[in-house]
Amino acid sequence: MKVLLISANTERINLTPLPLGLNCVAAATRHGGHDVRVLDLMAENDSGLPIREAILSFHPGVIGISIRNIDDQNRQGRFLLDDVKQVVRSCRDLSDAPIVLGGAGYSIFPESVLNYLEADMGIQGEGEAAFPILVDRIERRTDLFGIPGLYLRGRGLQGKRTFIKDLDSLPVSGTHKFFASQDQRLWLPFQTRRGCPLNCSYCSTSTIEGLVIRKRSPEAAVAELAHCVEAGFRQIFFVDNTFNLPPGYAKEICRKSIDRNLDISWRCILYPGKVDEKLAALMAEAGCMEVSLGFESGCERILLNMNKKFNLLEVRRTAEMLARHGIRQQGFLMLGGPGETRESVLESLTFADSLPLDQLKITSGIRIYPQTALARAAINEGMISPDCDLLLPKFYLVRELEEWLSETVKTWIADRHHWMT
Ligand code: B12
Ligand code: SF4
Repeated sequence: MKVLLISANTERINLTPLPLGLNCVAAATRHGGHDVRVLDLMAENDSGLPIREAILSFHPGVIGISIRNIDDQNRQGRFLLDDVKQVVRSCRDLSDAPIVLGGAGYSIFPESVLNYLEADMGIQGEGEAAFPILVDRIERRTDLFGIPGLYLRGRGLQGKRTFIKDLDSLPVSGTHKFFASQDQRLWLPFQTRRGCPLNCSYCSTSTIEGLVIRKRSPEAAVAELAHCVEAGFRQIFFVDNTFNLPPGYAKEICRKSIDRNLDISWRCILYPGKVDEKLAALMAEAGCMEVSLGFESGCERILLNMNKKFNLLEVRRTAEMLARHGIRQQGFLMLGGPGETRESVLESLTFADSLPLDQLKITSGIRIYPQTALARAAINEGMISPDCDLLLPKFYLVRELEEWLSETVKTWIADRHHWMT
């Protein structure tokens, strides 16, 4: 069957992400024997024309749309789904093919996004296993019931969601070939594992990737990385939620990259605990030039509230180790969550100021995601109603702090050029 896959993200905030997830789905669907065309709207100035061209020349039997961002996670920020609504409408106007949604943003709000965008169906979580099954069934016109993670608009979940246990069993996504025509100065997204068991109070990852870490074999992952380097990519972004979990695996990835003498510069997201001198040294030797270090608070009590499993001493040790090994670090503070007071905010700012950070990003108010401890706290405190679907962004911010926090953060940032909101 002919399948058109569209990456709807056109957002360049922070970095221009290449549509890695959609590429994985495309590879699996081709492997399933289907004829797949991919359209990345990031590369287009106007989404209408390329969609029209693709649909009228290709005549897809199924259209899949990948949804990465819902909003920019900023309290004074932007809601990003309305542009996607236009994409869905354009497809609908030109084709009778069923429209299937997927992607990280979709997976957090499977029913609400379906309703909001008026698409036909969506797959929560990984698309590689479920999407080819769906395409087969649509082609054979058989019942869609039982497909894992499939939602039909107005009819809910059709099959219990499952997680791919053996990531090495997936058809190799051929990242380097797929992105061959892209500007090689972009940060190439690269994934070595999925899932995070840490369950921080505000985090949506469990709805996207699940709570169990599943890893590619270091050999297979680094072999694919080597192909990317041969294809000319030198800047890699490891998109794993926490590069250093488990630490032994992270070391293995670094060692294998060093053994292959890969000439790369890379960035990753690091959990502030579970970093030792050996890991920091291996990361530096393997080409790590910058990490995102989301310690989020400089107050032990708030770290506990957030269900963080590290303490301030570990954060300091990690930051100092990274600095010693010449790895740049962007710290993150998330202020205003449950239990926050003026004192804890000042503790956090003072703590962040004492770390050898190259940048600090401060967020005031925490985006509330469904099925999180933060959402439950917000409901209990009457901040949101129990039936609020949270698709239109809501933020947890201790009310009494609102004005003071904004002024205080402004004052601290004014004297520190490497701090930002
Ligand atoms: C790494 C990452 C980043 C990196 C990106 C680096 C890079 N080079 O790509 C950085 C740090 C730069 C970043 C920035 C931002 N990010 Co970010 N990021 C992530 C993270 C951790 C992983 C994304 C990823 O690449 N996954 C790997 C790929 C393989 O998975 P995938 O895309 O989800 O695809 C799979 C499935 O979703 C599915 N699938 C995908 N497409 C399709 C299509 C169909 C039809 C089907 C059936 C299935 C399907 O199958 C795929 C394979 O299994 C996610 C959280 C998460 N765990 O997903 C947040 C996440 C996507 N980011 C988020 C946000 C908000 C942002 C920012 C807006 C933050 C900011 N204010 O700066 C920016 C936006 C960047 C941009 N311009 O778009 C949110 C989005 C939700 C929301 N509220 O909108 C997420 C979900 C985190 C969260 N808070 O929950 N991000
Ligand atoms: S460590 Fe990161 S990905 Fe894991 S639960 Fe916490 S915030 Fe989410």
